[in-house]
Amino acid sequence: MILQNQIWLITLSGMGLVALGFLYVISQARKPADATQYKKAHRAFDVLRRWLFVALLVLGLGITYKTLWHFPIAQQHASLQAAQVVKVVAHQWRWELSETQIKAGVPIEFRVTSADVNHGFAIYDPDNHIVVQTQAMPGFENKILHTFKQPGTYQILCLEYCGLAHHGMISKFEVLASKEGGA
Ligand SMILES: [Cu+2]
Repeated sequence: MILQNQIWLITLSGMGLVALGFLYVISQARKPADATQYKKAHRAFDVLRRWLFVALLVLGLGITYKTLWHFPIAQQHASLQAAQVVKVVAHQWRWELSETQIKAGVPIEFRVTSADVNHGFAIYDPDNHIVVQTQAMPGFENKILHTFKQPGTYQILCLEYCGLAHHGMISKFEVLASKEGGA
């Protein structure tokens, strides 16, 4: 049997069950109410409802927790334990990097600040796709933690209009393939 027919059959069975439930309620509707019976059923239903609530709550929390994405922003006030730290200072209109050779496969911490106005620090991979970004702000140090998987030449572009030569604020760095066993 093809999947569509199976689903059709399951749907029909479900509708049949609902219809049977309705028929039962209709057939019972004319009977005089039995107070004790009613209380018992009500209590049982109450218990069932509570359990159902707890089960749904646990299920909901479980699904929410399991499908949570990794929080994309690095901790800003704690040590990030990165293999390499790159200090970035933005200037009108250039990027100053403490390192231009970065290892692939290990977490790299970027500490980004600005010497003058606000800039947008954005890293683009060799295919010109944006990888990570943060603000470069005078008086603040914003941290990014990133592990580069693909070796190659990466570009840094400014994403915040910062004056006349904003468009020319482009720098490059190399991501080098990590040696076996780590170095
Ligand atoms: Cu800019």
